[in-house]
Amino acid sequence: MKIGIVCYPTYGGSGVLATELGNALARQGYEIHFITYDQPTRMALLDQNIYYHKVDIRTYPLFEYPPYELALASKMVNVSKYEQLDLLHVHYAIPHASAAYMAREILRTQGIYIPFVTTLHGTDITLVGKDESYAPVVTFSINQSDGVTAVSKSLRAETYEHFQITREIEVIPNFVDLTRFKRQKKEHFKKAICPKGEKIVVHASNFRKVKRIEDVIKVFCRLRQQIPVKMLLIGDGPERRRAEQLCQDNGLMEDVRFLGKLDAIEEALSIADLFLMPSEKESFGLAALEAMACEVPVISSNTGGLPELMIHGVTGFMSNVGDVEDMVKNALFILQDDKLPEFRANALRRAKDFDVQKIRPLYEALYERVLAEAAARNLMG
Ligand code: GMT
Repeated sequence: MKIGIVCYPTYGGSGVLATELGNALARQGYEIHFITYDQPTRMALLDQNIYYHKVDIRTYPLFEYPPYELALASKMVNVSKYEQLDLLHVHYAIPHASAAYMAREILRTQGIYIPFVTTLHGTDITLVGKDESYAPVVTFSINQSDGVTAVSKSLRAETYEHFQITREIEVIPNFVDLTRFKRQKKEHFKKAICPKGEKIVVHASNFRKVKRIEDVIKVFCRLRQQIPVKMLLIGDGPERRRAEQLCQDNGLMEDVRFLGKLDAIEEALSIADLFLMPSEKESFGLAALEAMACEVPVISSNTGGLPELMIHGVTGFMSNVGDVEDMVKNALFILQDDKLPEFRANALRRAKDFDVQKIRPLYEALYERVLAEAAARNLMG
């Protein structure tokens, strides 16, 4: 089967998930065509089944905003025809689902039917999509998709609550590749960061407001008053500068490292003792799952889909959004030497429920179903 995958190629969770799905499908023999404005960061460059098609965005003095959606739809039309794709899978509704709708309808006028599956990831529904400047188009393109998935029950419920959805949404959770995300021996690295055997807490995100980086720093600041501890901050984004400023203002820089965007994030996770995810909203929490796969327990908020991943008191703890005191109390509990090994083992055990080998087949079954339905409706020509 030949599949076109459309996603944001940056370090955000939706792009990471889409790329890992493409990689996993390619390993199964699917031919995968990524259609994006830049090379997806985790794309398996040298896999013989993986192809990359760059969306060309032309500027023109008249355009204050270059029409990306049109360039994307045109690219989808061209790639679908030239490569004879069977199906398009778009990740993050805005603007990928409406571009896919446009591409499908253009191709339909040429006697070709390429169904498209839309995966809803989070803020495309919970934050941006709900906004009235996008909601009518988001609603329409979800309803027009040939298949729709959401990454958690919570996200599915929010989608039904906020949009006039007339079709079924299937929940397919995030997954992790356990052959890559596993605890590695990194004694040298650990010694370099923690010469006196300090504990290490980690946060990884794209540093947007919704991640509540301020809470990450507050938790760390209080922990540091009570135990020897260091913090690694992975990723980059609009809040990174402010986070740095906060660390400076609180005299924390000696014990904090901003690592920026990391390709081998599993190496940093391998020396971590605790992962912090105090997000305002989190439809699943892929970064927490990847940490758990590396045997790192998690302190998180109890928002969105996190309760579908976390087991409170077992894989870590969840607190109300903004309840820094509770997060500190729970973190101190986990970081005790006699407690940590059990939390580590539990985190890994839970991560195994989301092994890519278990979740990938759910997407494959959906593709088969979507293609069979289109064929049954005589749409395929
Ligand atoms: O919705 C977003 O913020 C975008 C997306 C991203 O690209 O960062 O993240 C979401 O998708 C991930 C993969 O499905 C989920 O694990 C994240 O929880 C989710 N982020 C939010 O809901 C904030």
